[in-house]
Amino acid sequence: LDFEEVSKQSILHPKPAGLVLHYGTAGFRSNSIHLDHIMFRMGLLAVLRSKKTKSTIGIMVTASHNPEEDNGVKLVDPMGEMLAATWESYATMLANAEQEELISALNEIIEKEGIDKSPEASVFVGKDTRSSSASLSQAVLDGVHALGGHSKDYGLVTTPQLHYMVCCKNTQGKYGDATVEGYYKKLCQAFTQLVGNASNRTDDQKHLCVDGANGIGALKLREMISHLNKGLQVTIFNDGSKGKLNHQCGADFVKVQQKTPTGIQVNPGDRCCSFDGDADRIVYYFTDSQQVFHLLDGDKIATLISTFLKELLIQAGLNLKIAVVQTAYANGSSTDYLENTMNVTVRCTKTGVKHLHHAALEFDVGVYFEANGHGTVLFSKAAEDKIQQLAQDSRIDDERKRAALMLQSTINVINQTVGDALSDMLLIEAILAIKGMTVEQWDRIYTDLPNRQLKVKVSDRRVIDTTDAERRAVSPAGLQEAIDQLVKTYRKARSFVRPSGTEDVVRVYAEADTQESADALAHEVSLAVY
Ligand code: NG1
Ligand code: ZN
Repeated sequence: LDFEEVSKQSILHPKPAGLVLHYGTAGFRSNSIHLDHIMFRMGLLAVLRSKKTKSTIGIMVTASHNPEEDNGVKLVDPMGEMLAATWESYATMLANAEQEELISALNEIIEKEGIDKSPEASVFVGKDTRSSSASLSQAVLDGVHALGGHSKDYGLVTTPQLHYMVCCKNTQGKYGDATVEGYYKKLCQAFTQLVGNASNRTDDQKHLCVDGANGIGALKLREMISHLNKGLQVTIFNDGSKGKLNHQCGADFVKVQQKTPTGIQVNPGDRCCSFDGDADRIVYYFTDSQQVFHLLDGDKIATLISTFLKELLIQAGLNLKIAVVQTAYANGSSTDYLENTMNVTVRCTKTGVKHLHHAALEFDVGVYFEANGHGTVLFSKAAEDKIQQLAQDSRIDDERKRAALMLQSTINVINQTVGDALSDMLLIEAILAIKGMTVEQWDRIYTDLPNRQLKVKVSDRRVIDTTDAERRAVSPAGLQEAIDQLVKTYRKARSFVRPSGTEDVVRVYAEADTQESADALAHEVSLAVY
């Protein structure tokens, strides 16, 4: 390892003295002007991680749903999963080392991890459409090369596409081809097979309005559509040609504001969905004939997908354990429906995809979704093998065969590495088509409890500590008691607070029997946070 080269190069990517940033829920995120040195150093770290795992590592330059001025970076581990937690603290240490401490910080990681310096390092890099992404991803590449690593620059890709590439590469192509083309082929072929099970779809049923958040998702959706042979008819709004990334649009805006994004012209009943800025989240919605907005968020998506999978498993006669993983933000009605009507196991984890992903791995079929629309389905190796075997079994009857083949296509349409707006969209569209279900019918599966999310700015959000999957505050003293008292004064109410891992705010969530009550409770709880 050529530390002299690293020292020389790092001067070109200087760290503003005194600046401290943390590897949070989704990597580093901040105004893009603070990130050049972070990018260079994450390039260095990825080389070490690659040597340690003897695998290809991914680096994605994006700040997802944050404003265009922000940017961020996250590392992708060998199977396409989020960076291992122990390495998050190395990332933070390396990011915050002053210029003259950089080499000793690298040495510390090498020693602690017992890294063998000889294996070749390989790093895949991707970026979103932010104006700062081009130079920041160049800084990543500079870091990779300074430490002698090999790189492959995928350029503009969605976050889930980069995760997919890393997984394909490290499984020697078993998961698919590590190319954008390979990604489209795999997903689109599976989609086409799935909708082959839907009878007589009309053009109306094939039509979907997509809000691309003025980001990478719009670009990649357009590419993907050409592989679908008109199996889906998409009108793309907010495709980046006019508006600003995530501004008054995108999945986060629609979920939090509970309204239609700007820049989209739709008629009552039209099926719509929104991606976020790096296309790893999706939410659906429609406006009814009374002009009332209806949101189908991650919870409704998880319900639709798990219902579909449970029915297929029964039809296939497969005894596999299915579970749904949620966070504290899941609407109470969804949890109630899943547990008491559908009788599936429900788990609640802390916020952040890595926690949900981890919990979902414990089941044969683990469906995980954050309420904000980030989620996917994980199939255990044993479950995949059983489904594969059954799909090839010539002795079973037609109904079982059909179910097994549909499960097989479902596995292929899903991006199991991480939540993926494009992949989730194809799966949802296929399920609605197969079930002959309208968006209104899907919405009526259960009725959301009215809810409200607020942000509170405090001087130090880290004084709030939580337990029980973030549903209860253990500090500061008295806060939880105050929340409990407030909740008691409303019907069907629930509320909790937690420090955000991506913004300098405390998040407040409340739900209750009416919107007025949910709003009032959220407001009262936010006053208790000050
Ligand atoms: P924070 O800022 O920690 O609440 C937000 C989302 C997470 C996750 C991350 C990463 C909410 C309430 N929180 O985290 O679910 O998606 O961003 O993007 O939506
Ligand atoms: Zn995102």
